[in-house]
Amino acid sequence: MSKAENAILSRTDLNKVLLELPGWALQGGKLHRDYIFPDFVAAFGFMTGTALIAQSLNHHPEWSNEFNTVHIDLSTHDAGGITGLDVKLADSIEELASRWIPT
Ligand code: H2B
Repeated sequence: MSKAENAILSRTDLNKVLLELPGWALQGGKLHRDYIFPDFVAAFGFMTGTALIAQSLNHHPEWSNEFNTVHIDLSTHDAGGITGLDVKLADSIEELASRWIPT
């Protein structure tokens, strides 16, 4: 892991990050987004793909699912805040989610 990835991001950095991540917000000191998928299978398919990415990054979301909705919170527990690794995971999650949500 690079130094940049495990350093806590400043509020200024986070404001820039949020401009690049439409739909994401700061909530309770975490990067937060809710996704609504067409149905449960799409939501769970998205979660399955995300689980594999999270494991490969050794960086894991806090999340919950109800039917077609997935609530996600990202932060780096080891660092006690939001780091570049959370942004990297959010970028991957966005890419994956777009494949499960019809345009
Ligand atoms: N995920 C998140 N979101 N934050 C962490 O600090 C973290 C993690 N640490 N996944 C990893 C696992 C660590 O606990 C293990 C031991 O590598």
